[in-house]
Amino acid sequence: MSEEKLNSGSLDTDNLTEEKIQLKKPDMYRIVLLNDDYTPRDFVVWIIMRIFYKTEDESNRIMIEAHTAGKSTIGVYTFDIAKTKVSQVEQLAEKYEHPLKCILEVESGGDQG
Ligand code: TYC
Repeated sequence: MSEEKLNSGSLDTDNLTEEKIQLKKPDMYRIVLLNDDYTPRDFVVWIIMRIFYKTEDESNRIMIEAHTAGKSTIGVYTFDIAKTKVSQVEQLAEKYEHPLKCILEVESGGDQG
């Protein structure tokens, strides 16, 4: 909207609403890694590095947290990216015949913070 229109007193509120909707933050999704008794630790670390671009130290930390606490957050992403990453993990886990799983949890709705 032009400065001129903003200052003219003839503000078009329909357009204001539209702009507000366009600026809404996207819903975000947490990818949570689940522990199991069979997947080798090295494979878990390799997956985190390869799919999520984490350092080896960070990947190791996430793996150990899942191993000891049962689950660990890998990262927070928009829906499409999160779904793609989960599916990449599923494909590699299936290919190498490991039961490794990660799930999506809602981190924030669009009308929050
Ligand atoms: N618990 C597995 C083992 O002892 C290792 C592991 C860690 C598996 C984290 C999954 O998300 C996981 N081999």
